[in-house]
Amino acid sequence: IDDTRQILSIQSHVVHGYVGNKAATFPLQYRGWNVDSLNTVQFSNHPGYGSFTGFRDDKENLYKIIDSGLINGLNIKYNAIITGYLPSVDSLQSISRLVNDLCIKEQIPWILDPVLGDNGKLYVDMECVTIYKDILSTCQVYLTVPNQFEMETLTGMKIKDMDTLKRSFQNFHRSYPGVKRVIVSSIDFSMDHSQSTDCDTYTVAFAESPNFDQFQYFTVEKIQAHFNGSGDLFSALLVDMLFPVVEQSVTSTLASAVGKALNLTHQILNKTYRLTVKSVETHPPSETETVPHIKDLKLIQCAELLRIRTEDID
Ligand code: PXL
Repeated sequence: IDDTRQILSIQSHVVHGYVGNKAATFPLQYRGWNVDSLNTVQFSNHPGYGSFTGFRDDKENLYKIIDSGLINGLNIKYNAIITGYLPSVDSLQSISRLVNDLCIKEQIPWILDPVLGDNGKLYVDMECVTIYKDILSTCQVYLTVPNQFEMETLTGMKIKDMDTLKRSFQNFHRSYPGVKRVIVSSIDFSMDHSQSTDCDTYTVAFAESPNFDQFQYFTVEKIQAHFNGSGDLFSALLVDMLFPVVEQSVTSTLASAVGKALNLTHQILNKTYRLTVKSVETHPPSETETVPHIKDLKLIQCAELLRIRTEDID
C-alpha cells in the first residue's frame, strides 16, 4: 500500500541554508510526504545574513503553476496545503484567494503561516499586514501559526502575560471567526521588563474553534540563541503530526500534535545549537546581539531525530 501523503508547500527557496521550503521539505519527505514545493522567491540565502541576492516569482507564474499546472493539468489531490513567506502584495492576494477556493472546493486543510516578522520587526511590506487581516477575516483557514509578534500585529494588542494572551485569543476569534485553529509560537513573557516572569521558558499556546476562551499551552525550555527557520520547521512538523498516515492513528488531537511537533523542533534546535555553538563562540555576538544568532538549522545532521519513531504514533 502507498501510505505517503501529498502536500503543496508554497514558501520561499534559499539556495544556501534552511528557511521556508528548504526548512519544510526535507523533514516532510523524510517523514513520508510527497512535497510539491512551489517557491515564492529564490534568494541566495535568507536576509538575516545581512545581505542577499535573488528574485521574487511573479503572481501570474505562481497562479498558473497551481491552477493550470497542478490542479487542472495534473489533477493532484492534496492532503494539505501550507502557505508561508509571500512577501509581495500582489502574489499574497491572488495566491491566497486561489488556495482558499481550492481548499473549500476539495476540502483540503489550509495551514497558513502569516509570515510578517519577528522580535518586533516586520520583514514584509507593511501592506501585507492589511492583506493578511483580510485573508484571515474572509477565508476558511484550518490552522494558522503566528509567532508572538505576528499575533500581536494581527490582533492589535501586546501579549505580556497570561491575561493579555487570553484576550488576544478572544480578539483573534472575534476578528477572524472563520479561522478554526490558532497556534501562537515562541511567546516570551520576559520581553515585558516590568514583569518578573520566569524568563527561562517559551510558551506555545493554542486554541480551537469554538473554544477560543479556553486556550491551552505548553512551556518549553528556552535555548539561548536566535534561530532562523525554526518557525518553518515547526509548521512542517505540525502538519505531519496533525495528519498522520491513516493506518497509524485514529485521530490526532491538536494538543497531541502541538506537543509532538514542539518536542521534535526543540530536539532539532538543541542539536543545531550544540553543533554550532563552538563556531559561534569564536565569533562572539556583537554588542547589539545578546544571544548567538544561529543562521542555519542543521537539518541534515538531524536526520536521525526526524525519523518516525513508535513514540510518535498514538
Ligand atoms: O522564516 C521565514 C522566512 C522564510 N523565507 C525567507 C525569509 C524568512 C524570514 O525572514 O526571509 C526568505
